[in-house]
Amino acid sequence: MSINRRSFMAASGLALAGVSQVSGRAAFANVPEAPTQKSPLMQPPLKPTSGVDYNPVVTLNGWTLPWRMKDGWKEFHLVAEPVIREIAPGMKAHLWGYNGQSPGPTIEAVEGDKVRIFVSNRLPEHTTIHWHGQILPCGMDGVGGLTQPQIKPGKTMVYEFVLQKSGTFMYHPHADEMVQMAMGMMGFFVVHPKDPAFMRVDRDFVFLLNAFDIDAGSYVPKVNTMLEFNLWTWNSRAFPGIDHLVVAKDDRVRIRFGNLTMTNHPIHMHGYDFEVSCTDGGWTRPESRWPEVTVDCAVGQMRAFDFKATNPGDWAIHCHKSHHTMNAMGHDVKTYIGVDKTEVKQKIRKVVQGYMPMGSTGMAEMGEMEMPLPENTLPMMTGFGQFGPIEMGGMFSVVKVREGLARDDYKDPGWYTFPQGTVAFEYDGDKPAAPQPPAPAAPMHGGHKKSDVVPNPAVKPVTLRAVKPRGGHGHH
Ligand SMILES: [Cu+2]
Repeated sequence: MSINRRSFMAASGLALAGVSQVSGRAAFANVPEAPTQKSPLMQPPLKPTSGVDYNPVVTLNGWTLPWRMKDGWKEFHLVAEPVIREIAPGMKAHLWGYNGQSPGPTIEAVEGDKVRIFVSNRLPEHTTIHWHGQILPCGMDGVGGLTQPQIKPGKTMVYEFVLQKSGTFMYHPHADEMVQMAMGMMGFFVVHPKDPAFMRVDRDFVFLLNAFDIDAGSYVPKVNTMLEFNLWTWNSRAFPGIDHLVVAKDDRVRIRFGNLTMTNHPIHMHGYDFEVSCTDGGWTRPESRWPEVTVDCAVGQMRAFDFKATNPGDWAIHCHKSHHTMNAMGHDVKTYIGVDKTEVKQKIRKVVQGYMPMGSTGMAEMGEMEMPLPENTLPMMTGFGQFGPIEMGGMFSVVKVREGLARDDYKDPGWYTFPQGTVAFEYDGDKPAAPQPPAPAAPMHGGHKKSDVVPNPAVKPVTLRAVKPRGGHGHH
C-alpha cells in the first residue's frame, strides 16, 4: 500500500488548541497520524487485525483510512485539504478532499465501536463534517452554526460517538456546502455488524456518485453550477478511469453507493437481478425486498444491493441516464442527425481550419475518432473493449465475474473469454438459425398468408392475435 505517513502535529502547532476547545479533553498526548494516499487506484482492503471479524469493503479508486486504538477508542484523523485528483488518464482536477484524495478515505468500523475522529482543516476557509445517517448525540452532527462552531483554517476539532448500528453511511461538510461538495469533499463510512455472520458477503464495493463542472481545458470545478454538470463521476473518476469490479464466480457480492450530486441516478447492472439490502437508514427487512435490475438513488440517498455472482462475463454497470455516461463536451454538441452538412462544412472551414462536422448519422463515430482536444480534457465517448470502442464516459464500469479467482484477488483479469458460439454474430445468409424478417402483410387474425412466408425449419410459426384495448386498467 502506498500510504505516506506524516505527523499532522509537526505541520500544525495549532492542532492541540483546537482539540481542547471542542472536547474539553486537553489530555490527549497527540493526535493520530493522518495518512495520505496519492494513487488514484483501488488499494487493497484493510482487514481487521483485532476485535470483531468482518469482510472489509473495497473502495473503487480509493482506500480505507487506517486507525489506532487508544484507551478503548478507535481513533481516525481526517485532514480537509486541496488535492489533485486524476479524473481519468489524461485529465486532472484541482479539488478539495481529505488526506490527499477526493473522495476522502473510507472509514470502516464495527457496530458498538467508540470512534474518535480528528478533523484538521487545511482549506482556505472553515469547514465541518456531518456523519450522514449515523445516530449520534446532536452536538456531534457536524452542522456548522447549528450544532458546533465551524472548524477554522489551521484548526483541528474532534468528533466522538458510539456507532449505534451497522450499515451504509457517508460523511461530507455541512459548512459552505454548495462549494465544498462541488469541490469533491465527501467520503464513505461503513459500519460492520457486531455479528460477523449477519448479512455477510464475500465482496463489498463502495463508491460515491459525484459530479463536476469543469470547462474544457481548465482544472477547477465551477462551484455555482446547479444542473449543467459536465463530468459525472464515481468517486471522482470517469469512465474509462473507474476501477472494474472484479468478482469470483459464486461470490456473494454487495455494491453500495451514495448520491451527493444534484440529481438522481438510476444505477443499472447487466446480467443479474438483485435486491436492495441496505439504505442509509439501515438494513432492509427481508419481507420488504423485491427484485430489480436498476435501482434509483435520489439526491442524498444511499443504496446497497446484493447478488450471487453465478453468471460469468463482463457485465456493464452504469447510470441509466445516457447523458451521465458521457464526458465533458457532450451537451454542447448540436444534433445533426439526418442533416446534409456539406455546404455548412465548407462555410465553417473558411473560418475554422480543420473543422469536422459530427453526427449526421448519429454520434457513434465519435467513439473511435481521434481528434485534437483542449489540454486536460477527456473525450466525450471513449474506452475500448475487446470488440471495439465502448462509446461511453462518466458513470460506467464493468463487473467482471470469473471462475477460480482467489478470495482477495481484485486484479483486473482482462476481458472475458467468451465460450465459443455464445457471442452475437453477423447474419451471412447461410446460417439457418438466423431469424427471418416478419412477413409484411401477414393477416392479424391467425395464420400467415402462405405466399409471403418463406418456410424456415428453424423458426416455429407464430400466431399473431390482435387484442382490443380495454380502456382504463383492463390489462392483465
Ligand atoms: Cu446519473
